[in-house]
Amino acid sequence: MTKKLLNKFYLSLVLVATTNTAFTRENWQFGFSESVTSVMDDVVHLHDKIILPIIVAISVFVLFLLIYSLIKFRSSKNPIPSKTSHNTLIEVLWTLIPCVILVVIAVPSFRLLYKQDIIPKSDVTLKVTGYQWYWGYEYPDEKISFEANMVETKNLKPNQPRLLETDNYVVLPANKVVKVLITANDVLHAWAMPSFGVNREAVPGRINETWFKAQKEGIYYGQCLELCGSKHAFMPIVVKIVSEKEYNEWLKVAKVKFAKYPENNIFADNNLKEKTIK
Ligand SMILES: [Cu+2]
Repeated sequence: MTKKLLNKFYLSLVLVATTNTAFTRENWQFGFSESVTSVMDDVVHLHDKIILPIIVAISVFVLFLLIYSLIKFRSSKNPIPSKTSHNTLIEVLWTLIPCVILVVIAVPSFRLLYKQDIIPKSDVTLKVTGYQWYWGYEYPDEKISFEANMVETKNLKPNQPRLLETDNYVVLPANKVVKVLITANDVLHAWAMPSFGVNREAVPGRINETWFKAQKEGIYYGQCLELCGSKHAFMPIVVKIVSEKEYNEWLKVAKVKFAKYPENNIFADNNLKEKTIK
């Protein structure tokens, strides 16, 4: 048993070493995916340094009270139970202390919420549309649009994660503010990228906004985070963060390669549409 566990541990170490540019979930992983944005840094800090210690302290305190009262007030020691039903001091305390705890959590929590909500001046805009069951992507300023479908397990290449790989990647530059416009074409979906600290509902008939600024190049994986039907688990997201130079090179290729879906590109001007259809 121990040997098996150790083998799994070594295997996961090897996996970490061989897939160092792909940020996906690992076997036996604890905690969040590696953070590459300042928003996700704050999410991790709020969870690990503020909420988790409070949860542990409350759980330990309640467990201590339970065990203490079970032992101290057991029937063999207290044959006649106390009939105390009110204690003003304790009642004030058990109302006030939880209020203080909630305020302590609320302050950094609201700060983070506004940080996610207020979009800084953006360098690149990406429009994301959720479909049953794949994602559509548009770069409105570049007049590019394409779709990303999951790669079936039997078609995976070595080192590609199962159920997370897509045929087309979203390619974006590192250290640039990316504004993401999110909508859906049929039912509710949600575009979620754990390493970026991004999770936004994709609502038909409505455009939600969010942003991220990835600080590290690499391939990042995400998934649809809203139960959207029978293939909800099979519409992953892959974002490849590259240098600005590589991004510009990709744009040149993408403008040719992905101009074949002009009917999906609501931003494409009509002249361009006609040209590409002919
Ligand atoms: Cu979905």
